[in-house]
Amino acid sequence: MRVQVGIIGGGPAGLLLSQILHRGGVDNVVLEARSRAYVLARIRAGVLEWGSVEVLRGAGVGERMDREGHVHDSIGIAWSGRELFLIDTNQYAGRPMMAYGQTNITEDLYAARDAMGGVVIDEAEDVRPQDIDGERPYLTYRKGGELRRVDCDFIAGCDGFHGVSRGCIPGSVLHSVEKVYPFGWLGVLSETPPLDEIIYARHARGFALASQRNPMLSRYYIQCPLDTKIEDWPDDKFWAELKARFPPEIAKRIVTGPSIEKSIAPLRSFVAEPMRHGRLFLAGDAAHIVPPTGAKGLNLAISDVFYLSRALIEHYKGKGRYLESYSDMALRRVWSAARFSWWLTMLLHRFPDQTEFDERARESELDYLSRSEHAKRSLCEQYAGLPFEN
Ligand code: FAS
Ligand code: PHB
Repeated sequence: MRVQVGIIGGGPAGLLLSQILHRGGVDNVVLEARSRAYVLARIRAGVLEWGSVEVLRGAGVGERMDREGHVHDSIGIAWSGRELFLIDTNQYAGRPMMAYGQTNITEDLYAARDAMGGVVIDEAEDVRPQDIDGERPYLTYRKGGELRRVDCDFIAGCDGFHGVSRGCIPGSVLHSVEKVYPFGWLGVLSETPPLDEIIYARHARGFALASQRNPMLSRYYIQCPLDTKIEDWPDDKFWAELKARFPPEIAKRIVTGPSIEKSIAPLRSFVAEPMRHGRLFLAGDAAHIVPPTGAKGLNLAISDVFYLSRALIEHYKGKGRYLESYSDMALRRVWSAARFSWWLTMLLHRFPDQTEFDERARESELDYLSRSEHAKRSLCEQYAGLPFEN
């Protein structure tokens, strides 16, 4: 097979890149290690920046999102049992957010790929980028025991944190930085009516978050120790702990019910630089991971794809400037989101080794945030997502 762009990974980054390139006249193929059913069974992100909404609409996959998604104007922050305060991102940043699950986005992208005759090869084993330093890179992989090859001009590594592509950049070139947090998030999905707003809670017992996927699908999280085992958290124990971390007037509004999904995600901040080496470009979790506190992971994957697809489409039109600037441009946004996600994680979680001073300083910062228009504006423009660079 020969294509202009070979894409490793059929998650949101890989599928969205494939869709935008195809619509832009750049032929491509996606090689995904898992089955479609496995990819679609993953429950992950749920909040989209408005810039992400516009990229998805522009890629022709906005119709169901606009029909089933929930536009949010504000996020709520409750702390130490104090009165909840709402921060209106529309008022302070001039744009809302959209609650629409990553699972739905992946379903919509697979459907769009099928409708356009896009080529997504799943259960592709042992995918390997080859000759990324040369003029004629290619991919090898196995399917049904047979070794296969894809010749291409460029390779996009959209294969997530545990993928193969980042490791193909020579150790003398690749530089990564990481911060691992001493806790994780225990998440539950339940077919119950959610709260109206997305509410973050900081409490002596630990962080909690109330979110949603649709009017009958709620998503909740509680901070948990890294050695937490799912089997130690039956539903009734989860609901009791979640409610204990919200102020009473919010806790009594939480509708409980059987969990249909329960999982634990560790929290880390990770950035690999550069996001390009030779003919290989990284996008999404393959290059960076942020703690989900700032709802940035999926949005960063979408912004990387916006920049990379624009660069590749312009290249084939004979205007190559965006390819040269891709890594630096993407990393400016990655570091902005990584810092914001780190800041909100440090502010809202309890740390095993925190001192009384740490506690009082965080309380004071939340107090300042609840009173200052400038502080709210700063939080909102970052939470709602900064504009893309031209
Ligand atoms: P993905 O990991 O989604 O996709 C990579 C794809 O590549 C996968 O399908 C994988 O099977 C495939 N692959 C891997 N290795 C391969 C190989 N060698 N060959 C071929 N294919 C290969 N973000 C938020 O904003 N909010 C959240 O609440 C949130 N919660 C999360 C919870 C969990 C448990 C995790 C792990 C992540 C969460 N994230 C969240 C972040 C998440 O949404 C990612 O940002 C998003 O999935 C990034 O998409 P991709 O870059 O496409 O990577
Ligand atoms: C979610 O809806 O899954 C969600 C919302 C906000 C976050 C993280 C996750 O910060």
